[in-house]
Amino acid sequence: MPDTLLPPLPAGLLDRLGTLLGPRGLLTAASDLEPHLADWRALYRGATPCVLRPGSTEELAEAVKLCAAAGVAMVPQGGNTSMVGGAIPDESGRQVVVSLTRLNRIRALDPVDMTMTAEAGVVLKTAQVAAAEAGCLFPLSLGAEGTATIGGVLSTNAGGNTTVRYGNARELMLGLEAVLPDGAIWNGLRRLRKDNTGYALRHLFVGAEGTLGFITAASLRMFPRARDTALAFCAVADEDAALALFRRFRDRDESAVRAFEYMSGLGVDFAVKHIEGITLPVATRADHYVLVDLASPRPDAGLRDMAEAVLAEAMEEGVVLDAVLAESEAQAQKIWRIREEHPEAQKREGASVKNDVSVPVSKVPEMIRRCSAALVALIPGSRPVPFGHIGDGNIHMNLEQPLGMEGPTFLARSHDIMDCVNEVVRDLDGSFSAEHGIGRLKTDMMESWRGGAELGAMRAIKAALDPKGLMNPGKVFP
Ligand code: FAD
Ligand code: 2HG
Ligand code: ZN
Repeated sequence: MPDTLLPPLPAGLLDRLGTLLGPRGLLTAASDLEPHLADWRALYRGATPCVLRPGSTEELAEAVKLCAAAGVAMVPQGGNTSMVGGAIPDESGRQVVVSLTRLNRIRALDPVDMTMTAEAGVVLKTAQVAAAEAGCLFPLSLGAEGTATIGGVLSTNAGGNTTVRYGNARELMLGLEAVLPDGAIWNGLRRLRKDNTGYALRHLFVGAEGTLGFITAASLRMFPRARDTALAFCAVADEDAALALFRRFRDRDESAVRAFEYMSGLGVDFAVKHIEGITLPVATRADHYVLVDLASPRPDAGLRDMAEAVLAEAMEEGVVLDAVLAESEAQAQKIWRIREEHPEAQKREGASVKNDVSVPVSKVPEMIRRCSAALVALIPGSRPVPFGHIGDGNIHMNLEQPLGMEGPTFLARSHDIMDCVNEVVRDLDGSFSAEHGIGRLKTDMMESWRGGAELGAMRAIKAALDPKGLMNPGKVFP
C-alpha cells in the first residue's frame, strides 16, 4: 500500500487508548488537536491523529506500552514553548502527541532538605510560587515560565536568566521519575546531594528532548529566598563595557549576581515601540544596555549601596554612560519586562532568524561584533539584534529582516544566516545551540558539530533505550 494510504493508527489502538485514558485523556477533535500542532514560533506545522493526556505516571506507562506494541511514534509535549520545533509531530499524521500537562501535582516540598518533587506538567511559574510560599526559592526563570513545564525545562536543559548564579535546569535536578520507551516506569526520584551509584541515568534524560523516554516527575533543588535585592538598568559604552561591568559585579560579590543580561539599543527600541507600558528607564539612548539583578539571602547584604558604588566607579571610567536603580519591586519588574519582552517585540517588528549561540564569556564582545558585521555583509540592510545571557556567554544573535523586505524572502535565507553566525561561533570555540536545544530545526547541524565519536555514542544510547526509534523521531538526530 502506498504510504499515503496507510491508516494513521493501527486498527483498534485508538479504542484501546480511549478505554485506558477516558475522554479527558484522549483528544481527537480537530479543534482540540490544533494547539498541539505548531509552537510559539510556528516554524513547522505537524499533524496527529490524537493527543494523549494521561492523568498519572501509571496511565502514561500503560499508554506507552500500547503505542510501543503497535509501533506508533510518540512526541512528548509540555508547554509547547520550544523555540526549535521540538515538541510538535511531523507532517505524516502518524505520530501521537503525548501531553504531560495533566501530571501537574507538586508531590512534596521540604524546606529542610531544600527540595521539591514536582510532576512533569507543573508549570515553571507554579513551581516558583510553591517554593516561595514555603519560604524558599526555585530559581529557574525564563520568559516562557508562565507556560513552560518542569518536564519541558528538564528535557531541554533550559537555561534562562538565572543560570549565571544557580546553573541550568540540569544543575537544579537531583532525581527523576521516567517512563521508558517500552512503558517501564523508572523511579529515580532520589533527593540526595550525594549518590554515586553507577551511571547517573537521570542526566541522560536531561537535554534529551524527549528522545529517550518521558520525564514524569523530578526532585528539584531549592535555595534560600532573597531578603535583599537591587536591580540596575545601565547604558554602557560598548560590548566590552558590558563584559567589564559584569566582571566588576562578579568580582565584588559573585554570589549576589542573580542575573546579568545584555541588550542592544535596537532590541530595546523594539521593546519600547511594540510593547505597551515599556519605556526607556534612563535618559540616554545608547547602542548597548545591561540589566544587573542582585539578590542575597542576607537582609543586611547592602546590595543597593554596593551597586551604587560599582556603578559610580564604572561611570567615572566611562564604562557606564547612564544608569538607574529600581526604587521598588514594581519598578524592578517593569525594567525586567524590557528584557523579557524581547522575543515578542522582535516578532512584532517582522520576520527574524534566531541564533541561540554560546562562546566562552571572554569572547562575547568579539562574537557580537564579528557576527553583526558578517550578517550585514550577507544581507545588506538586515538588523542584528543580539541580546541575552552575557554572564553565561549565551547571546541570542538574532537577525531582523531589512525594512521593506518581504518576510518570506528574508526567511528563505535562514540557513545562510545561521551558517554565517555559526562560522564565527565555531572559530571562537562556541556552540551552535546554547539553551534551546536541537529540536527539528538544528538536526542538520549535528553531524558537523558533534559527529564522529560523540554522535556515535549518542546513537548507541538512543538505540539501547529506544531500539524501535519511537520516541520523538526526527528530533535531535540528523
Ligand atoms: P516543550 O516545548 O513542550 O518541549 C520541549 C522539548 O522537550 C521537546 O523536545 C519535547 O518533546 C520535550 N519534552 C517536553 N516535556 C517532556 C517530558 N515530560 N518528557 C520528555 N520530553 C519532554 N529557553 C531557555 O532555555 N531560556 C530562555 O530564556 C527561554 N526563554 C523563552 C522565552 C519565550 C518567549 C519562549 C516562547 C521560549 C523560551 N525558551 C527559553 C524556550 C522554551 O521555553 C524552553 O525550551 C522550555 O524549556 C520548554 O518547555 P516546555 O514545557 O514548553 O517544553
Ligand atoms: C530569551 O532569552 C529566550 O529571551 C528567547 O531564550 C530568545 O527569542 C530568542 O531568541
Ligand atoms: Zn535565552
